[in-house]
Amino acid sequence: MQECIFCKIINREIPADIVYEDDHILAFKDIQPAAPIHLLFIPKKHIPTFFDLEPEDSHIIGDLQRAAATVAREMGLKERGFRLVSNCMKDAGQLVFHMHYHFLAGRPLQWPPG
Ligand code: D5M
Repeated sequence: MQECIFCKIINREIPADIVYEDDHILAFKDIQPAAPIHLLFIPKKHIPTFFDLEPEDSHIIGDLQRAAATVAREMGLKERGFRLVSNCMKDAGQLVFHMHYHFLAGRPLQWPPG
């Protein structure tokens, strides 16, 4: 866990452009943006993947999704919307093993993703 880059961002050991924080969730700008607006929403608890979710973590996902809607409203995205997507494990392209949701907005997004 000590080596987890997202835990280091939570602990302010490395910098990030933070846009939202509450007791359980942090959101910051993705360092490699794939859209005009590309944020990452993460639980403060170190949960590597969906497969590591415990029953007591269930509220975190709901909190995270509501946090995304709050930020979207603040950013004026209520009409155009946003995409919230999470990569789980190798085939999905997960690179950072601290669960996170990509928040993508600011342009029409393709579907399905590649
Ligand atoms: O996505 C991992 C994402 O994490 C990827 O879009 C880059 C981003 N990333 C990695 N390091 C940082 C830092 N330090 N700040 C901001 N964003 C970062 P995945 O779904 O695991 O492929």
